[in-house]
Amino acid sequence: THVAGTSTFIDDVPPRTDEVFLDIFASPVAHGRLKALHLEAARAHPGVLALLTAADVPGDNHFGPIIKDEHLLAADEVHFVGDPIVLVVAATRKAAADGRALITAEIEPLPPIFTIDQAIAAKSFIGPERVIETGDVAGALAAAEHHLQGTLTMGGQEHFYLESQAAIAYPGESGEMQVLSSTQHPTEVQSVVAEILGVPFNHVTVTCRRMGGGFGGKETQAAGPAALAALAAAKLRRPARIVLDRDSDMAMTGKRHPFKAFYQVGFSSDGKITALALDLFSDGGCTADLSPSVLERAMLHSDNAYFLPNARITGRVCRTHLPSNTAFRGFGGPQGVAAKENILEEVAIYLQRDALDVRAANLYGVGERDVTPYGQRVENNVLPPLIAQLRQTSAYDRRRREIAAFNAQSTSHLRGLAMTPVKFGISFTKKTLNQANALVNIYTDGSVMVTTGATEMGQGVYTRIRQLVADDLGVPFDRVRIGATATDKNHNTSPTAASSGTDLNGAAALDATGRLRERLAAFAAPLLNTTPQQLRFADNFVSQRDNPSNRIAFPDLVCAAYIERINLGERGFYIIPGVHFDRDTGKGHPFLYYTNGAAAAEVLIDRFTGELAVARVDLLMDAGVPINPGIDRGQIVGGFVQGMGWVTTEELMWDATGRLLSHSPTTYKIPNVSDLPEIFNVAFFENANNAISLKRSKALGEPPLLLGLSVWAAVKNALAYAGAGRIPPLQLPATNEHILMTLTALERAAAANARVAGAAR
Ligand code: MTE
Ligand code: QUE
Ligand code: MOS
Repeated sequence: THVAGTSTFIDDVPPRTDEVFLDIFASPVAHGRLKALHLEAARAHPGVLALLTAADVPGDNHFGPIIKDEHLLAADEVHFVGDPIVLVVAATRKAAADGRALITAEIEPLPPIFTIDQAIAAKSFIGPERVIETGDVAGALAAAEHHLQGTLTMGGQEHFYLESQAAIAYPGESGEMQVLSSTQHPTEVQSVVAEILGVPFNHVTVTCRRMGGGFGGKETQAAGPAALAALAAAKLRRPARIVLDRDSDMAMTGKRHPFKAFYQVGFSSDGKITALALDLFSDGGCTADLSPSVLERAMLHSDNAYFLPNARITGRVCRTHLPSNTAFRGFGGPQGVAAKENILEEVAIYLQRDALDVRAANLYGVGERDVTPYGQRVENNVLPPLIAQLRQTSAYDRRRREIAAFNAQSTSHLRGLAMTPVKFGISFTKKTLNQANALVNIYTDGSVMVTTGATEMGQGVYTRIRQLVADDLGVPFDRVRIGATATDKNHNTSPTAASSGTDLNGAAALDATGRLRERLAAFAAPLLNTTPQQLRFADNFVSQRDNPSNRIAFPDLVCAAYIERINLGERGFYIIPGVHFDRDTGKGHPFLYYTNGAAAAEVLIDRFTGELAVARVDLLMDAGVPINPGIDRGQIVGGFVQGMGWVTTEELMWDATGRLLSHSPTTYKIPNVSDLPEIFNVAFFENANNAISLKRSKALGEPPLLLGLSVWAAVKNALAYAGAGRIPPLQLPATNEHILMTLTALERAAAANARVAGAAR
């Protein structure tokens, strides 16, 4: 439907004749106290139907997934430029926008905080410091042969989903509210809408047919716009639509968390890390949102794929006066891994050794050196053979020699090469969320309708679940349909997140089809003069295994079963078994399994301009046994490129007042087709050993994004050739501008050294 152009998104739903449009008057001040609002001009504007403020919220104006510290509409304090204050309700989009432009507010400014450094200095934090610790770090640091210390700053990232945040609310009878929302988390939208309206959850139904992309940005932050639409719909008793324009969406919604990492590392001459002290600070923005969970996942991934005998990892969320940062593909994992991969790159430069040798020396072992700092044993570890294979197929060692020779003679360009692995933990670290339910209905013509809590955002979860159900019932793929995700069909759902959409909801659907098959087999066995155990569901028939011509067509069986009053619907339920994590001790078994992969990236840098080109990428992914290799490939390529964007060209810029400058496609640079690696080899690592997961498949919605870090590591490697042993102080993202500045700093330092050496002679 995407390719044919027949997929419908929120704003493709034709407006009802009585529908109203919404716009938001938002704070122009990052931090301040609301003193007065001037609404008269807007109220008098033709087409403006209502101006709603916090005082108009019938229920609780506050919400939030972990801490209820967000307001729907600001009542006294404003917390960022873009904080909603007045909801403008109008007969047309234009009248809403014109009305908004006529509103003014008097806001007494309060001192704002815009950076992690400022927040640390002001002790402006959200939640407590978190610690994960193993071994004796102080002792191991003191005893280490070599030491390095440093800091790495990492920028945020705009989600840039193609469909912006959008919702339509339809008021129903007796206080009911129907909401269409572009959301990864219909249940979250349902509960926020209900609490804003002050009605029980069962009065609110939220439906999501699909999203034009989510990437984590619609996990919690679809709730605000949906609640605004519901508020207007409840007040005016008319359907209400809100669709953020691109610039407003970019300016008002949260992004990937910027991080700052402080580290001290001890290591031996053979490159083995013996001690790591790592302090992670994230920029949570103005409210908690999912920041504590994002920080936790960052901490749980700061080992990446490497054994740490002694480690102390601390984490803290900083509160700033910027939009509240939120989930973004990887959910903190990329920041934790970036901190670790940067350290490995630096250890290699310090020891003048190849970084891949240093990485290989530190990998988790098989049967030894295999326990993470949080106490989970790394089982089925495929990384040592996977990396060895990629080292061969990417011709890493030959290209390393070529690059060294090239860099020794070229005065115009630098080349760099790096291979980074990923080991991404699959499961929500919040145990409760590791559950799902499904509803499977078989109609009398033998066609099947399935709904689950999974939302489709382009990642292919509907297709995968369709395949699983079709295969399990032995019916053709096109006999199965997935219904729009809705809270009245599937209740108390988890967000489609943590890459576990198929793992959870696919398993719940199979729980239901398993029971349907059992019931149908029991009914069919006497008809076919055999036993239920002898029956096989395949090719739209139910047949006897050792006598396949003894069979009945699935639609005929279903029809006969209906006549005999056999129940042809089932609910399924699934929980991920065995996962737990104790936040206070920092220990547990938070992940069912790990998804692994590695990428080798080669980059070319223009020494005069800093311009970066990615010459070649070889990527090898352990997807277990893919449910749909085509979809998996799409996720791998898309995730990698999105990760590459984060570490190279995507840079968020705010002015001194906290206003986002990079608020449009012209000022914020995501990768496009011409930025793809010139050579891009993507392969699957054959691995059927993941017996614990759904059909031996592995979740891979997020993990490939972390492989984009290979491009960043390759830039650091390239710059190291220009640094004559110095460690390039490369931050993330490595934009062309930043690469040029780093290169210039290295060249100046080298020149100064040469002068000193010359003077000494
Ligand atoms: N792929 C597309 N095309 N669009 C998206 O929005 N979101 C990613 C990933 N792949 C996303 C995507 C994120 S953040 C997650 S958590 C997973 O898809 C969620 O889906 P899954 O659990 O079904 O893989
Ligand atoms: C990975 C994730 C999520 C997560 C933990 C992960 C996620 C998410 C939450 C979460 C945590 C606490 C809550 C809540 C949600 O945790 O997406 O409602 O109260 O939403 O390891 O992707
Ligand atoms: Mo994905 S960040 O877990 O929505």
